[in-house]
Amino acid sequence: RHQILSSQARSPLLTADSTVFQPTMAQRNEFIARFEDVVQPLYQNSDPGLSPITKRLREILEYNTAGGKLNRGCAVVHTAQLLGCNDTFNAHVLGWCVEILQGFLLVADDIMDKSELRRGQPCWYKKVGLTAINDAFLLESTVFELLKTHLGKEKCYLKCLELFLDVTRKTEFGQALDIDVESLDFSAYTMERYNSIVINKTAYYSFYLPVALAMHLAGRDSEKELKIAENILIRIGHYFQVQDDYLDCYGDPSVIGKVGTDIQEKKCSWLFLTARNLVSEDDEKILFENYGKDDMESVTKVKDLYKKYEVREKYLDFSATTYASICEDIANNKSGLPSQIFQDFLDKIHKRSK
Ligand code: GPP
Ligand code: MG
Ligand code: MG
Ligand code: MG
Repeated sequence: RHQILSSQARSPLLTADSTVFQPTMAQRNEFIARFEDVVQPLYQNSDPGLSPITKRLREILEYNTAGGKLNRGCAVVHTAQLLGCNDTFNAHVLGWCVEILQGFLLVADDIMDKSELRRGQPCWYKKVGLTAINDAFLLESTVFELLKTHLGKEKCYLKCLELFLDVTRKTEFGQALDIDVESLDFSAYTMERYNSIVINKTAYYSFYLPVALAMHLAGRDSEKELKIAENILIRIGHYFQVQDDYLDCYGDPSVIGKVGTDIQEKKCSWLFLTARNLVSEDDEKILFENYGKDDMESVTKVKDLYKKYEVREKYLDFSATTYASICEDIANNKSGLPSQIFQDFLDKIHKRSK
């Protein structure tokens, strides 16, 4: 496992436009090295009747936490360090809790999105069928089990617990909006709806959660500082999901490790909204007729319209403007929190190709 993760984790450095910076590699290797110590207590089950499932839990955990970028988990550790926190082990526990939460969400998301591939390997439900639904629940409850086992007696325990519960609920609400497509006509697809979807389904758990956990662990968690962090991180998370929508159509599956389904699944995607705002009346008809159909001919027609209306170029403009604007927000941050927390997170995702 260690070897697989290490070699995959190295690959971002090979992409020409990646801005991944050096110290992250050391942090990432250390993060991976702590996995066993963090999850070990899960396998010491006192009820022998449950031992077959305890064994299986290891497989579920390993399959669904491997091969990812580990940005979220490493961000907990990195932020805790920047805030002067000495509790390195619990920073790693919280980091792995975020990665396991992500595993839970991805197992469930791939079922709902009818995806084939995740992190370069078949989606978990493609391997085990509908058992994957219960496995997703097991991953979710594992987060709370680890939290109690390792941090149950810590001062920050209740705050971390409430944060995980609150952020998970937000993610589920965002996902509910994201998958509610069948009954909708395209007039319901607005930028306001898009913003609600992506802030809830992605930004909170991917960006606010890791930093807020580190702030709680470090005891640097005044209401005011949390709010300032939330505002900046939600902006970064929104930008990240626009990138995800772009990669769904234009990413290289051998690099992103997944195959896009947004067009077939009729997703309220940034690319669709951008195209819809530009097309002529005739082309709007073609777009509406073909968007949300699960056949390659329809998908190609939609992609041809994206090309005709230069949606890729619009994304590149959006990306440059958004990056500059978030950098300005970060530079103006008056929270007393080191700006590096936010800048490092932003630079890790800017111009990403995976
Ligand atoms: C990413 O959306 C959002 C999630 C993974 C949250 C899922 C939430 C649940 C409550 C299950 P996406 O479908 O665009 O991600 P990807 O492109 O990686 O499939
Ligand atoms: Mg989805
Ligand atoms: Mg998906
Ligand atoms: Mg996506």
